[in-house]
Amino acid sequence: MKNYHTYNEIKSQTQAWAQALDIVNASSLPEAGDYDQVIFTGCGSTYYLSLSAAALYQELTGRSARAVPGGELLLNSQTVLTNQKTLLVAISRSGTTTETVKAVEKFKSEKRGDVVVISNYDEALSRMANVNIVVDKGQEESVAQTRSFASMFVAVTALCAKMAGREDLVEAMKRLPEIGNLLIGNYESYAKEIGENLNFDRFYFLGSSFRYGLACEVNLKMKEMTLTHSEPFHFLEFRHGPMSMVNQNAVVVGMLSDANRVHEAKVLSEMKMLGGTVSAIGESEADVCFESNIPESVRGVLYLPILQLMAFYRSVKKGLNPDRPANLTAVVKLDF
Ligand code: F1P
Repeated sequence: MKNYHTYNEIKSQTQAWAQALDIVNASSLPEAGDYDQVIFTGCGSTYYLSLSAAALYQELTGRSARAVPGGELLLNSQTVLTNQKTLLVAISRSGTTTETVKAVEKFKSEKRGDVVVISNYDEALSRMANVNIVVDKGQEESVAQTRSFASMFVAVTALCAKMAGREDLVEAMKRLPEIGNLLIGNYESYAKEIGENLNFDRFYFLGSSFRYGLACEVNLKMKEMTLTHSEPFHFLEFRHGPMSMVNQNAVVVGMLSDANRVHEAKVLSEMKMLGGTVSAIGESEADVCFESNIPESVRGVLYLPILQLMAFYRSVKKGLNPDRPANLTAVVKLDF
């Protein structure tokens, strides 16, 4: 497996988590109270990261936050921006994706507010930043984001905690790399077992609150690396139609919270009754247990490694190349 960049990038990602935390801790961040709203933006994986970030920012600061794709902020900014003082957090692995770069250029030319950039490369996007956060240990060869995404997610989680004045949460995050390494060591074989079972032909990823953006991301990994039908849903939404797809060839991954576990676990038990294979991930009493004792709001990155490995092992079992997903390039460049 070590022949694949993707495998090495997934297995080494906790080093990038640690760097992300150090860099954010050393950064002087904007004051949450200076802005009427915060917009998070990115494309593909980094839009999904923005979805998580907006939910987490609002939960921790109590202030309004929203996520939009870079292309929407660029082409339909009238549906996103108002005359309120806005902080724009632009997230991009490459720092060169056309929609994201052009959207930030437009935001700044219209003097809409300040810009924080979170990236793995110090490129065009970073040159427009009022606050520039670059996690270079998150850089990777593979097209599908794994280590990069996780490093930027740790950075944005720490940013939200710090802007909320929650130094206690930032302190608790220091144990994430150690817990992440234990998790990978304890559950890689589990990820391999499910990933290599080609009787499964459809995957559903259920996550609520800031976990919905993470569900969208791991869903994209499954699509990009394995060309399998898969979809993300908020937990309770799955009953409202999509569960019609559940049968003995389906895997339903539940990214369990502590706060709403009772409701979420009930959805999973119903899917098991329909013949689906359930894979529950959470702090305890699950198929994959973090056992972290890290506060729920800042341990979200722990959902990623095992699900990234599940997609990786399925890709290799199907005879595909996880490093080079079909039809994709590492960065989308457009003529605008
Ligand atoms: C964004 C992106 C990824 C996608 C693929 C191509 O790149 O669209 O989200 O999964 O890897 O690039 P970036 O702006 O985060 O560099």
